[in-house]
Amino acid sequence: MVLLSVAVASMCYFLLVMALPSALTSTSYKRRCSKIYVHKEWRDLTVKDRLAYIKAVKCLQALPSSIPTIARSRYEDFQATHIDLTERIHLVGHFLPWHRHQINLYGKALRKECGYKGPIAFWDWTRDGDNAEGPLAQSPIFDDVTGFGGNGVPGTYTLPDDVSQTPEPYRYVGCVQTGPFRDSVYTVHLGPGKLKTDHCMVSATWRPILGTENVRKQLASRTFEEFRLVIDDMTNGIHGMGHAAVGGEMTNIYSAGADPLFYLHHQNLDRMWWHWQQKGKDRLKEISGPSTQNGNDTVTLDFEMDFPALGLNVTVGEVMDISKEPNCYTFDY
Ligand SMILES: *[C@@H]1O[C@H](CO)[C@@H](O)[C@H](O)[C@H]1NC(C)=O
Ligand SMILES: *[C@@H]1O[C@H](CO)[C@@H](O)[C@H](O)[C@H]1NC(C)=O
Ligand SMILES: [Cu+2]
Repeated sequence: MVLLSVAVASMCYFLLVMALPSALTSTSYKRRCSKIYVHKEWRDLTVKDRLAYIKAVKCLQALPSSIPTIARSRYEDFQATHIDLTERIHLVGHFLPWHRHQINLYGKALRKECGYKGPIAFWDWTRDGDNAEGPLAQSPIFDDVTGFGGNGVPGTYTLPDDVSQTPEPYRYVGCVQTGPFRDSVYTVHLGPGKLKTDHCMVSATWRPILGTENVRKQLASRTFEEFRLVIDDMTNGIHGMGHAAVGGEMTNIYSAGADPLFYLHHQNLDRMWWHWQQKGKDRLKEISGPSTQNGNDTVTLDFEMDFPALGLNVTVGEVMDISKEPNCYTFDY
């Protein structure tokens, strides 16, 4: 696995160095946006846009990887980069900034490489959490045609022999057997964890305990440090809960990107950070937390984040304001 990581890193840097003129550094990003994209909740997209979004994800899954020795598709470039950097981008101060930029690059790929013209989608699971009507499985996000497909079917997935990468085996209930990413049409090549195995999209839909009230409390955090720690709490935090609600590989801190819902959940998390950021006048500059897991130093706005196989380095400061380059988006609500 160490070898894999080293190979990913060196391959990516090689490709980036080859592909980009050296004068192009992150500072060349313009500050002003020529266009602001409005991200919308999945069920607020027109049916036509929902189908087009799914088609664009499938297009990314069919496009060649830029790191073919590691990943099998352009889609997997995003998952591979996340797997490779996992220990550097979680439980650190730049967790939210890093994921903000990664999912933004993913959205740009859907648009630029796969021709998607509709809004980038987020999944506001409070709309399911507040709904006492039915189980999460009835959420439009899990629709078999206009969503990401149903539950994992028990007994259809066998965990790899090396269980070191699946610390919570009971979450890997089974393969998704319906919808656009069902077992027979979608094969994942990376994961679970740092393993490289060919497998189905493993899921287990849970009823989440995430309602508006829960989110409201977490958004009431007074400092970024408080917000960062509360959202990332694996059992009660709005980050971990969204992963746990889906179950399966979505709960794997390394390989969760196997599931296209990863990007809709993280868009929502980013949206909540944005809501938090707008509630105080200095919050667009407020960042804290260690730059390495358990480290003693604090991340600053100048901290440089890397995105091997996906794009140029950007600083934390550059992604703070979503209305400026290289972000250029806002949320419908
Ligand atoms: C961080 O601080 C602790 C306690 O002061 C110390 O034991 C540790 O060596 C420090 N770690 C680093 C990486 O400097
Ligand atoms: C990009 O950021 C990484 C991680 O901070 C750093 O190691 C690397 O040197 C940076 N690359 C460039 C080209 O600045
Ligand atoms: Cu992550």
